[in-house]
Amino acid sequence: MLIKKPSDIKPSEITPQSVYQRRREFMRTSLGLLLAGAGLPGLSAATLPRSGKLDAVKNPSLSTDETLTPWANATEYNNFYEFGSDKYSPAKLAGRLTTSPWRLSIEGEVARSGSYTLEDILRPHALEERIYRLRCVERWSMVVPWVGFSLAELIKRFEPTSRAKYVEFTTLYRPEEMPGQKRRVLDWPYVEGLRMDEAMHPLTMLAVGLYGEILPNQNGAPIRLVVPWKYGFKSIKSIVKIRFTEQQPVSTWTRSAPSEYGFYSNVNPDVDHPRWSQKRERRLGEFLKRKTEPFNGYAEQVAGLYRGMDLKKYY
Ligand SMILES: Nc1nc2c(c(=O)[nH]1)N[C@H]1C(S)=C(S)[C@@H](COP(=O)(O)O)O[C@H]1N2
Ligand SMILES: [Mo]
Repeated sequence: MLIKKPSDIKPSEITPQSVYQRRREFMRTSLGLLLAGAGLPGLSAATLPRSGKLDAVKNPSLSTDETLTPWANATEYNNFYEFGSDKYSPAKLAGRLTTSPWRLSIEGEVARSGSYTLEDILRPHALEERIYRLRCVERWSMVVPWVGFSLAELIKRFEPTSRAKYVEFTTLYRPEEMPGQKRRVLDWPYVEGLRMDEAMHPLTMLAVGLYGEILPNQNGAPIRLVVPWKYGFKSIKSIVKIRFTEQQPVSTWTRSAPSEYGFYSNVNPDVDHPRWSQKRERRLGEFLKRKTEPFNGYAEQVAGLYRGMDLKKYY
């Protein structure tokens, strides 16, 4: 075969891996600089860290003390249908996603609606590290140190009106970079929603990192939701829009299979998925299965949100 000299190689032939690495590098520096700079006036750019490390204060009161899922499991075994429906595709394909610049639009029943840069969105928020369990509806779970802040802080800042009863989130739609969107497996873009009190709960988190690092693209860079007492699909990735509504949003999974995925989707071992039991789960990296806990073990903190509701009906 013909071996090309570097000067003969067209940009279009550069391997995705190298593109991935360059983009990651750029992303790390831009978001890293921004986040490291937040709240540190006077610090010159030359002294800022150049790695993907995020400065975050540990929050033990909202954290579980269970053993962490290994980094490799959390970042190589993912659900991110925009990059394909098998668990290993996101880690292979998400590198091509451009996550900087990134804009987030705040819409609907809110005083300070508008289109904001990610920098504007993040600037006032101090980053915390919180170790949460997350349980996928497909019966695997993980324990991850997420870096981010409570969604409640952001919501208060943008001042929803009294008509805002729900919050709807939308993922980026960019089929050129998200090959899974070229197939109609789901109704793109991916949409999720929370009731206002769920969104305001201190456990509900907007995450920009995990394990002290900027979020890998496959985990939902540059910003994703983490709602630890609900099935994983509620924790929407790569968010570009947050809309406050009076009506309950229709989430993508509910639209695709309403009898399998309801709006609430609280982790509930007593409500089987129509095709499988939800009583047990496999923690990534472990062999033996574990018992699934109501509300994924967060009942003490969140059961009160659903008092009086029939959780078999509102699954
Ligand atoms: N936009 C988008 N967000 C998504 C998904 C997806 O396919 N697209 N998958 C969900 C599902 S089913 C799960 S279990 C979690 C997985 O998060 P992780 O890959 O960081 O573990 O992301 C959720 N967020
Ligand atoms: Mo999931």
